[in-house]
Amino acid sequence: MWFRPIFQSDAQRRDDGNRPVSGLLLVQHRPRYEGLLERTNARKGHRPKSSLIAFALLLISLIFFIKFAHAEASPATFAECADRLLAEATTRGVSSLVIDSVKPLLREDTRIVSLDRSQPEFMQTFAGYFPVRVNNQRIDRGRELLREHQSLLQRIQRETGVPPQYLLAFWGLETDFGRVLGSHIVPVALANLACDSRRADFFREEFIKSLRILDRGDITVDRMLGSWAGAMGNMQFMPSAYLDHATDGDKDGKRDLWNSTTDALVSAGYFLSALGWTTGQRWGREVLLPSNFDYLQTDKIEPLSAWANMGVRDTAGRPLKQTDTPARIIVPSGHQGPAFIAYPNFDVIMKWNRSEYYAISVGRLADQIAGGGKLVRPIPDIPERLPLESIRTLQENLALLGFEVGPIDGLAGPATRRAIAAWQHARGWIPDGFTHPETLSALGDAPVPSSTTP
Ligand SMILES: [Ca+2]
Repeated sequence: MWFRPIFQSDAQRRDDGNRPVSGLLLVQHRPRYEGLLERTNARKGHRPKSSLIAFALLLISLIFFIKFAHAEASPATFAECADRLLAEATTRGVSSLVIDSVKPLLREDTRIVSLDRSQPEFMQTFAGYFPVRVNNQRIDRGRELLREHQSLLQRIQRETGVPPQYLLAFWGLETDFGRVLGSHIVPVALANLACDSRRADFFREEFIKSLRILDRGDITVDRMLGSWAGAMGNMQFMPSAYLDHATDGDKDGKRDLWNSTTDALVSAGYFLSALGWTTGQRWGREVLLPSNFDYLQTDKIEPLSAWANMGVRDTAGRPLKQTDTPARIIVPSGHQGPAFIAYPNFDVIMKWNRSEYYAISVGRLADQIAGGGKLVRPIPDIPERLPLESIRTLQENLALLGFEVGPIDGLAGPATRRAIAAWQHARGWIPDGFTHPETLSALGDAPVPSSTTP
């Protein structure tokens, strides 16, 4: 919580700055306020009847207003909403047997909605994200499981084109190889989210789909456990992904992604295949960039040969292949950290989970499970978390200076990265678009005067 004191002192400074204005407003209002008090005192004891009636009417309308506003503000109760969800499920063909088994379990759980609504205070950096997910313990366990499930994994590769190490990497990242499956009853979690206004439509569909899964007899509701957001089983499939891609790999008649490792791994293979996995291609790899590399080119998709011609090499120092594979360069910790080249399968991983950090972690964990070594360029010693308030200030400042930052949301997404890179470039800094400490102290601490526009 190291950012709190800084944030509070900033807010304090703003309050101090406003004080003369507030004081001025108070001075302007005081005579009128005092005048009203004087008049009321003067008329005490002989208030005209009409003003008494007016007062009573005002009071009554105020009470009605409060009551009405309250009724307007409070949505239907959870029980009413749950009944509506079940009625819709019945209309859409879910059996009464499943409805009856789910209905007594549907209770309001305010923790679930507050988890969905809780706003993060920090943005995790790659330095904070990566080592927690790709570490020796996970690599070792992955290698053990690679040996243990060798023939199954080879069979899945033949059927779906997805190599063993990737299936294990997803499994490792999603549930630590089945160790943490989640403890929420999925239809209950989804009903709570569907009865909240934030993403009601999405979660209503997932709720009804979770009941369809129950209707197929793959699992009973008490064993249908998952995350608070409704992701289920070893591979954390949402019900929609389950209905479309879950596969009965062990041919026991049930598609059980919770208890059958075979079903879980086979299903992940078919899911990745459906997302567009390119057989015979890697996710990408760590690369070495030449010292004169133009960082404004990152995020552009170019043939591998174009990157090779710009001097990008593999970690052994060899030039990249002269092929037309589309690829882009990613530097998640800036120019001082490791650089990666990402191929089309990287985007397939991002269809599973829209996060570059996640996709790099899946790729790297897969490589190391398959025997690859550590990163050649280590992640620099930079903060593991950044306060969202700083990023927001940085975005506001970039917008003030005329750079296109996209939405001012405290999250340094691609548009913000490009804006940072353009700002860095205008200052003669290496334009890697990264929130370096120097960049943050120049843009993220306080509003900048717009006269410093480059
Ligand atoms: Ca099965």
